[in-house]
Amino acid sequence: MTQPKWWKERVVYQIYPRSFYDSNGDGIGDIPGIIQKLDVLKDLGVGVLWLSPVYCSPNEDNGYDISDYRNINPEFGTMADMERLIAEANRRDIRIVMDLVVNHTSKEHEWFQKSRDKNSPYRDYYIWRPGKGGGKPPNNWTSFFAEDCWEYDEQSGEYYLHLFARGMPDLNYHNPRVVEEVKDILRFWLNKGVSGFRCDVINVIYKTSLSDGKKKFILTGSEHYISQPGCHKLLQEFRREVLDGYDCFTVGETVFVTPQMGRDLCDPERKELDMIFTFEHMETDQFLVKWFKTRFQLQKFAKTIATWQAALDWNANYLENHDQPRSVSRFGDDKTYWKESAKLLLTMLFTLRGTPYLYQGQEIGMTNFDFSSMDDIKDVESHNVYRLATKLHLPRGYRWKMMQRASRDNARTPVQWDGSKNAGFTAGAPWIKVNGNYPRINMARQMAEEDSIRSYCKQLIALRASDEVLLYGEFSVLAVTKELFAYRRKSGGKAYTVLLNFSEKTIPAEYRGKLVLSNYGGNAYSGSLKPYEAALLYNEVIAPPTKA
Ligand code: ISL
Ligand code: CA
Repeated sequence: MTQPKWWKERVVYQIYPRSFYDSNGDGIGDIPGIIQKLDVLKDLGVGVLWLSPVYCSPNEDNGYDISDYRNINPEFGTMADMERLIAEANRRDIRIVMDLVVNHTSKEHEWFQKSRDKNSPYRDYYIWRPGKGGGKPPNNWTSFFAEDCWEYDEQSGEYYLHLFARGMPDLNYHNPRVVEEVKDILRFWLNKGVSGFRCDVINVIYKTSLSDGKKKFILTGSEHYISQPGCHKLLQEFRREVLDGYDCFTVGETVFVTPQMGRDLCDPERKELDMIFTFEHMETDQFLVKWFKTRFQLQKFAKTIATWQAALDWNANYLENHDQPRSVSRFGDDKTYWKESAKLLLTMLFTLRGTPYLYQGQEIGMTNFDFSSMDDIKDVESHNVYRLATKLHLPRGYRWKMMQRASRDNARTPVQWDGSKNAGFTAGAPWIKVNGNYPRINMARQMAEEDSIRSYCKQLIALRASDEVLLYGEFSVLAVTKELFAYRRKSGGKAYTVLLNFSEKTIPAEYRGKLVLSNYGGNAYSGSLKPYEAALLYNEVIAPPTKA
């Protein structure tokens, strides 16, 4: 039986602070900017804010490289601002969740600087190894960011491991002192009043061995660190010794998990994580790696979603975040059916079983960037990949196509607040270009429009908030075709039938029920779906569908 919990009933809204709202005109979003927009978020109906990292950082990876876990990056404000944000959010019954990035730190973290000295007690905080001889690194592993994952350090004559960017050395979880440090960081923030953590790449933190990996197209070596028994043990320890003492939740960002690994990680009995972000549905439109996109195929996508709905008791549902292209550009149609398809995707997000995660700008249907060159792109991963693709002699036009489809900066353009200069994001020069479509796509306009994407989003959030069936009802698939994804949520004698037409054709979908919500409006369901139509039907008595 599923236990009711506040974090199952609320909607989480992810803020990428750099691009959210700039309060002081330096071109960078900040914490006072978030405070200024709290009423807008409350109005939307969100109950939790997850902040991408706001800690001190040299920004090699925009804050995912942390140099001090207990202080705020001055670009974003002060600790007093952060405390004010927590208080102001709580006053509105909104909880704050922090990003916990502890697979690695920044190389500028004091621990790492000390650890470069072989005799320092901090040496074992990181993973140092001598090279293999002949200038070869300690093993054949490859990194997530298209570079080598060992970096030679002149000072100590050894290499350190970094699964991500060069400036992000991995911590050594074989060292009990590192484990204690992480517990202290958790306590520090929980005592400040935060209500949980989104745990960055949490299933790779424990490296069982550093032996050579089986050669693979991507992530050679990953069999030595993905979801290892040592990782499960650590998660249980964090939970038992720290998290269980607070009213909080954790969502793990878990890479390359199978349904079995997922069940192990969030089994309520084992007490590790409360839910996980899985990636499989986000990989259904790609070939081997995200940079080689294939056509969006609903069947693959919907089947993957259905598999995970069945695999886990409670999912963390998402279609966007700061690492992924915009969903309307990717799974919908950001041109002719922009509004309809953005609403359709939101309908799915809020009617699947699990906690919905909405990413900033998604509620107004923000689209992928309209950049024209690599100079516009800021992301470290994109630049690494572009460099590698150049080395591999991929044609320039193709390289740019790769960026347009998959660069993380697609999601990192500033939130479009209104039709004024720079979309009202900043009074200065934005750190990254604003999408030129802001006069048409912006918050102010959509807050005023009754049938805007945001208004529809708000309706969905309100509907879900108090509805036992949408919150806790069972999920079952009714149909998956090339165009249609239909499923049912059911609890007791009540059910919803969710019909989603992911195509630009009008298609028959003969289901019965009282029309509760559709992105085309209306108050009765006709038995067919218009292009990108989403329909939510209510069924008092559950009859089998007239035709599947
Ligand atoms: O977006 C990706 C690269 O194609 C993913 O593989 C991503 O690196 C992975 O999901 C881990 O992401 C998280 O940790 C990274 C950070 O850069 C991402 O922003 C974060 O979400 C390292 O901390
Ligand atoms: Ca600012």
